[in-house]
Amino acid sequence: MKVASRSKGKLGLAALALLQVLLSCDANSNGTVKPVASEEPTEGSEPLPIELSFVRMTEDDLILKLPGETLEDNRWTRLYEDELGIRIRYEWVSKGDLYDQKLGGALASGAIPDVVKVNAEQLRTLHNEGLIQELTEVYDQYASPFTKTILNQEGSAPFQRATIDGKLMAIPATGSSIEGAKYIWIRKDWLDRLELDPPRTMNDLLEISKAFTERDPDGNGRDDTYGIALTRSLLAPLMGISGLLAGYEAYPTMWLEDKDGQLVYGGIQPQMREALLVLQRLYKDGQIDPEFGFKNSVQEEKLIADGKIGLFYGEQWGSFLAQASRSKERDSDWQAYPIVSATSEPVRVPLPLGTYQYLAVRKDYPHPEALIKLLNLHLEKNWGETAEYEKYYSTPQPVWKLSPVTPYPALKNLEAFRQLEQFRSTGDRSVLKAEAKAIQKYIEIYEAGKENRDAGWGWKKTYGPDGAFSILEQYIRNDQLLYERFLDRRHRR
Ligand SMILES: [Ca+2]
Repeated sequence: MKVASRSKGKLGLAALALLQVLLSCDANSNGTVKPVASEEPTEGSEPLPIELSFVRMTEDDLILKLPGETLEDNRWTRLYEDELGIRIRYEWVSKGDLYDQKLGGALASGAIPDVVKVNAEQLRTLHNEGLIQELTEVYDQYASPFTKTILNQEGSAPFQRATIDGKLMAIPATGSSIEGAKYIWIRKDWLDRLELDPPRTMNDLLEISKAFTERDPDGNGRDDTYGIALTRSLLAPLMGISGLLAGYEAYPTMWLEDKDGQLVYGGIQPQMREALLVLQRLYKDGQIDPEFGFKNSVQEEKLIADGKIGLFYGEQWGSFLAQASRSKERDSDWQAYPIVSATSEPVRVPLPLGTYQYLAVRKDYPHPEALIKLLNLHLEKNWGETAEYEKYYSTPQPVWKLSPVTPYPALKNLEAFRQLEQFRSTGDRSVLKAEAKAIQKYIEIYEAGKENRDAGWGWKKTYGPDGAFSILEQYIRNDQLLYERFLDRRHRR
């Protein structure tokens, strides 16, 4: 399972504004093509590999766990060189925050590598300054059918965003919108102890939050619990408020169609106010950790680990956060539930576009097709017919990160769940592909109740018969998913 890293910059301002409101309480080929390195090799000599340069962030923790491999010489770079005749080089490598600064400097000075990963705004700037080349034909000609199918799993929006004046100026690093679907993660053992039913409406949800605050859900006789977990990152994938806001038909950070078919920005619609007032009331009422506005997810997670909070909104991998409570209380139990509505209308589940980054190729670089070939091979070796998932994706170290490009099927986790469901109903293990097979292995460890059984607990809560993905299927069946709308010519913020 890949955890999406969201662009902090994108959400930062909106989140800050919300936080202020909330706190102001006074108010063709399959990719394995032959080397194409040199078109006219000199007689008697091996074709020389072509070189393709990138810049990237460090992966020190990962490299430490992989003896014999480095960022520039590892299983992926060797594969690209052996299979495609493409040698990967990094012009520079830098740590997290420094990377962004350094990239900003490189873009401003025009000193870009052969392929550079940028956001939509940076892409437009590079295009305006004539620093990058058009990829329309290169993509069309070199992307394998498999690559095209996968990169289209998100529909046309990612490619539309990478298209300027009718020209494809970059390959979208397509992310998964559907993974942004929210659920309510609740401590089931607390619901049971207080004899509460799972929420069906926003009123139920607010009752549960109040009861978890006031009715001693942990049974220790002390007033020491809160209703809902939040952090200073209000729109974060876990412990954020976007699932709650959706209950009031409020969708910050998203473009939507209004009743008249006009595109409107969700963050400034009147429904936002009602939702924020509810949050403000919860805060005043002591149902939210008074220090949440200063806490990051690691700090707030402590309250979950300590059994002080039993409810949060989050994505499908919320189980892996919830799991923290189980080291102190072996029997604490969590369950994902569908988000709920404050009105009589069924709730819509907002899915902002999951693509934030784009791979652009330097203007004068002579082999733009090399980028497409890397994408083909990366997808093929992880999810294609010749996949070697446990060598190239997860060992279980996340070795997919060693590649300079990391495309993945946006629907891969849902597909893994569907394979698991099929396996559960037929007993036919052969329907499980690599990723699903690994997940099933973890779930079986949990069910066998062995010493290390908790390794599989989170997987079961996400991928099990009643796991988060079963709710996603329900959202899909009921047509509740609300994808972000998009117009070709609109500038991304
Ligand atoms: Ca208590």
